[in-house]
Amino acid sequence: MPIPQSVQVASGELRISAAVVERPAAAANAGRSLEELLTKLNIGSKGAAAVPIRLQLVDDPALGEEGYRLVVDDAIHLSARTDTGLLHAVQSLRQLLPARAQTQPEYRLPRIAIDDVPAYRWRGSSVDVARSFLSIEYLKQHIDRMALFKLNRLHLHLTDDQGWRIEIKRYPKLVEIGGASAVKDGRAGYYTQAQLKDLVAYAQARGVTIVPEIDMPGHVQAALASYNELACDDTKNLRPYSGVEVGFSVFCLEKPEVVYPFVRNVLEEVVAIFPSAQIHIGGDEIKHPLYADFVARTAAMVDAMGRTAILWEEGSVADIKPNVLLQLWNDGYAIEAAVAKGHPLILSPCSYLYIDHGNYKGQPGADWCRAEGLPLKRVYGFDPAPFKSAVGIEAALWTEFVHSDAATDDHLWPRLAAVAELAWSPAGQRSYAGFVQRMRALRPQLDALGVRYHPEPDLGWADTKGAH
Ligand code: TNX
Repeated sequence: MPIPQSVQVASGELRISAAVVERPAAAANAGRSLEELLTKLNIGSKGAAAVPIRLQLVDDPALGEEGYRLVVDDAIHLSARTDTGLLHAVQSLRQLLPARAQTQPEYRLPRIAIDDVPAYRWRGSSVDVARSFLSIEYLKQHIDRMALFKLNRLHLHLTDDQGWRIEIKRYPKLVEIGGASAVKDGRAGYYTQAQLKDLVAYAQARGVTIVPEIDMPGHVQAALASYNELACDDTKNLRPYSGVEVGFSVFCLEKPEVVYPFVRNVLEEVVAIFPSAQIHIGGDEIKHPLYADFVARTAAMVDAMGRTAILWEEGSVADIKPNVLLQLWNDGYAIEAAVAKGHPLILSPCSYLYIDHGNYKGQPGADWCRAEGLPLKRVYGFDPAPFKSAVGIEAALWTEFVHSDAATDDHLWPRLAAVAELAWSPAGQRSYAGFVQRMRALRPQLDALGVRYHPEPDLGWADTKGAH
């Protein structure tokens, strides 16, 4: 899970109770991940019957940056061009083994040959930590869970009207004031730069890139409440905001001498924390005569810092370089002209991938995009094929109405598994029936990770046999 490009099963099985790992120095992350797996399953290295597990870096262009090959015969062979590819191979091996250790380990593996490459290079989960905060511990857990499904982009929506969550050393009030608010009944808080750097390293070691978003020039009430000079002089309300309305706050674009130095200074600190080649600068839900000008200038700033900007779809009206990525979120948005200009797309159409919406019709929370909610089958049914310039897909969890770790789990899982399969697996291999069958088998893995997933009836999870 997600289903590989090709799987061949031979007859017979390999029994494994002890293993000896051979790996090149350059496969450090995959090596560590494998050692953790073996330790967790109580598989030591002692004994004459120790099975060789060979990690190998091979120069096979067909494997791309993230593809891998996993063969189980009398030994276990993992090969890829990169450490990241090998990390994915370890995850596939993990899924072939039980989720929990036996006291006297003797596990059986099918003799199998898997050849696998992702359909898309961008397989994302976006979480809104601005409306309601998530702890670093939760985000680390989330990265582990993403990695199990070969998801590779964690997009953090770090700023919005209700909160500013990233420490910016030049502007300490952003977190002192902006970090202290949240949406009604949500959680406040912020991340220090040291915490974020540690999180980036944690994610990198697991094949996940963290993509930061500083949402501008709208969705900035927390910034305005922290530094009033960023607002126009006639702005009436500069207090922290805890409502759920959107589209009311904006930087004072008529004061470029105030706004652009601020934007530049913030972005400089952001790029120093996050090595991601792409930096999200928002650009959603704001109408302003100087909007397009702001977007063009800010995207150019990111470019001059050696990174590529990502903008929500509305940014397509600005005069921006064709390499700027656009994130599509309204299903029917007229994106064709931008595609014709060459912009790559990240696909997040709300009626399939806005998983702040319910797992079922009537689940309390967001329903503005699709009143029926987004059941698992609906998410799985998204077809990215018509979007020829898509680099990948990303599910968005907004948190106006999702305020606890349990509620976050419930919205993310199992739907993110469907997203992972859409993003990784070739269309010809996908079927909802097969997905359902494989997810059922994977339930113990989610239980072992402590995931408080939605008890999805399609998966037979509406019983109480899981861990929660
Ligand atoms: C739209 S998506 C928004 C968010 C909200 C979300 C709620 C986007 C670019 N803007 O600000 O949180 O809907 O579903």
